[in-house]
Amino acid sequence: MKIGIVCYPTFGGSGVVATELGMSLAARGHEIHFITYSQPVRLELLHKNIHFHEVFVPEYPLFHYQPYELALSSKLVDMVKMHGIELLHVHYAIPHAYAGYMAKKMLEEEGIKLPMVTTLHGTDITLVGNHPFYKPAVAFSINKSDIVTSVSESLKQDTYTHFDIKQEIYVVPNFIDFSRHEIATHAKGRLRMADENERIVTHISNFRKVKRIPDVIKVFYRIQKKVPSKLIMVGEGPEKENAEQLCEDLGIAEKVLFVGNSNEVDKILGYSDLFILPSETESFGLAALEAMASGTPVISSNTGGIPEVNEQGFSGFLSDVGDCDEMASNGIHILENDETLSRFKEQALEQAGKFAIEKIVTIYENLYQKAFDKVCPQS
Ligand code: GMT
Repeated sequence: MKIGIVCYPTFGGSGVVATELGMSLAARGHEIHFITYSQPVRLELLHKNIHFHEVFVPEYPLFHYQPYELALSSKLVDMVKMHGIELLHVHYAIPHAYAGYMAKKMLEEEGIKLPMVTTLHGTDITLVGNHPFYKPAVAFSINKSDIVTSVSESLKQDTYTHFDIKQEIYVVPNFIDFSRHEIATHAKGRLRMADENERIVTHISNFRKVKRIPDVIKVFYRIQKKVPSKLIMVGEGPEKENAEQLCEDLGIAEKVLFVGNSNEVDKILGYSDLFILPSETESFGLAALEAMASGTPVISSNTGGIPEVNEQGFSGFLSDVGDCDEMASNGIHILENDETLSRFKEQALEQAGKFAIEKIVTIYENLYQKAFDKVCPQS
């Protein structure tokens, strides 16, 4: 099938999921067209079935806000006509489902039918999309999609709670492509990050408020008092500066490494002994799954879709949002003893195995067929 994928090209989970899915579909023989404003960060373009089309928004002084949705929907129309794209898969409702629907209607005028699958990722529903300024447009574009998927059962329920949705929502969890996921454990690289006797604790996110970055630091502060360790903070975002200050204030600045956005996430996770994800809300928690896929146990909050990913007492532990004491004592329990740590590492890897990409891509392929049959029943 010729599939157009629309996503955010940045380090966020929705873009990563869309990119990895596209690459896997291409490996299965589908022709994949990524349509977005810059090349997705994890996209490996060197494949005959992978194409990237940049959406360019010309700056025009009359516009206070440059109209990305307009440029995207026009680009979608052009690309569908030029490449014979048969189906659109949009990741993140705002504004992708909205622009996708406009493209669909424009193409309809020319006798071209374009099925559209929309995947909801979380913040498009629970945070941004729920704002009264966006809500009617988000509900409209979800209801107008031919197939709607969400990345967890929890997000599906949130969507029904927050919006008036008449559509069936299919839960298709996020996944790990183990063939691409490098498990790096060699001691040499590890020693560049920490001393031999130290454990490595990691956090990866976009450092927004919802990630509760101060909790990461507070949990680590308690852990390092009991277990010699270093904290590696991966990512960039608005809370980073405060986090650096908090480390100074707590006197642990030399034990915390802020490494910014990284293309070596697999390596960092491979060296890690513990991953901390204390988020306020999280539809899935892809970063936690990626950690587990590297054999890194997870200390997380028990919010949203995280309990569908991190299994209590097996791949790690879950606590109420903000319960830094419990998170720290669970972390210490895992890290204190070599045997416990290696048991949790094995279990984390085993848990991640439940999310292997192969099964999930097949689910998406079946849903594409369903959308196609719905929109083009006679072909
Ligand atoms: O977490 C973020 O702030 C980024 C956001 C995104 O759209 O990339 O992540 C959301 O989608 C990810 C991929 O499906 C999920 O793993 C994250 O849990 C979800 N974030 C939230 O719900 C806060």
